[in-house]
Amino acid sequence: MNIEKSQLEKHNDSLLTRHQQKLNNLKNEWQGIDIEVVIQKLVDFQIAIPSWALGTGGTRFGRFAINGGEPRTIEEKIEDVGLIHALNASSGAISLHIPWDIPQNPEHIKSLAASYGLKFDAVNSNTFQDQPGQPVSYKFGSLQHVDKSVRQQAIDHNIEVIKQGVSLGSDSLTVWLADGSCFPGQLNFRKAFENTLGSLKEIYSALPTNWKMFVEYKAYEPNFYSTTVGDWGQSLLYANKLGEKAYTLVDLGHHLPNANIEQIVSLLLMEGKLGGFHFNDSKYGDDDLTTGSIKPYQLFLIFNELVEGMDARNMDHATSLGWMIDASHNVKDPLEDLLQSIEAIMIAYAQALFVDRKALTEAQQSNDVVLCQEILQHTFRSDLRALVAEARLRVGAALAPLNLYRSLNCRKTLIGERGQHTVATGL
Ligand code: PSV
Ligand code: MN
Repeated sequence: MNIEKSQLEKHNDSLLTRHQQKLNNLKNEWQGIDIEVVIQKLVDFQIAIPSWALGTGGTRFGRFAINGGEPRTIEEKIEDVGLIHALNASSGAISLHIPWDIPQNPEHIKSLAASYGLKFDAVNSNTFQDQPGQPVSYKFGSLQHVDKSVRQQAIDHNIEVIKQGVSLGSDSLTVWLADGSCFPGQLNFRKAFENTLGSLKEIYSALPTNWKMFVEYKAYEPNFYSTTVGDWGQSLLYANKLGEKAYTLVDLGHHLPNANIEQIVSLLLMEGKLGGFHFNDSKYGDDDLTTGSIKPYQLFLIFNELVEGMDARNMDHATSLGWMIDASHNVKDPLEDLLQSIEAIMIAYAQALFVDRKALTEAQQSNDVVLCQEILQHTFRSDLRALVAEARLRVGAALAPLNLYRSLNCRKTLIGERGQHTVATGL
């Protein structure tokens, strides 16, 4: 379904007076800040939507495709991201997972995406599931496997994914491996690392010059004793050994409980090795919940380090890193969930841009611990939603995307177009 310009305008007109009041209050309160600069940064900041988050997610206990109208094809997935992007103007890219998505006709797919203002973000390989008819199994790993023929199959798949990405205009490959072990003694850790590195080297050498490779780490699941790319240290080891096109990718749900993710982010940026980001939220493990739904202060602290670290290296906030959501679950309309995640990300980013860096540095230098906390929490506790809404308004998107999605009955329309019992590919 498409949203008409007139529907957006009608919606925005109905909210405009109240919005302007809030924005003026904000401008009065924050006179020392160049609001226009912040708004432009918010306009520029785009977060890619993963193709596998557009259908209802499942757990290992089941999947309840309650919403209906799920996208059945890549075309329909692109349509859904186009819908989100029309509402919030912050979701200008889609990330494909191959072979959950198989772009048969890249030119057609590319021009369809372009018609919605979308680009192709990182392409993702999948060597964590066996595909029908594949010669050898990934039961005991893929790039780490003791058998060269299994490693070769996984290498070939990754190279094929790069080729698909090239045809779509993507410029990065995300490699996430389920490789690891479930029981002590099952693996020789060093050999598993060396095999994985050797395989990654072959994939790396197939990268086009302008491409990046993101090595995503995860502490556990589906392996529960060891994971061969288990934490940021291991990912960084691979990235450093591979070369300048290889980076670490941080997925917020992939740490052991209470990990200090903001510190990890800061040090990876310092090393010039932070490449990409998967946003989600969690209470316990890789829960893949809506970004900002559980730990919004942590999200803000992460953005605080991202902004500080990127500025220290003169990096462009919008383009230097790959920003993506990686969440999917059972109980919400996936499109509403994605709108909520994007809103939370934009708010945290705006708050980080508002931090008084000079005052914070001075307070840090004089060990004024109380003041450091006050400075951070002053912006975290400030309501900057009107600013995020203003950024959307400036580029013709909706002041309140979720409200408009609901008032236009978007899900009902999608069910009408696609049917009640459609199921998207993915987990
Ligand atoms: C693994 O848990 C992961 O975070 C990787 O990014 C995968 O590509 C994705 O989830 C699959 O859902
Ligand atoms: Mn991920």
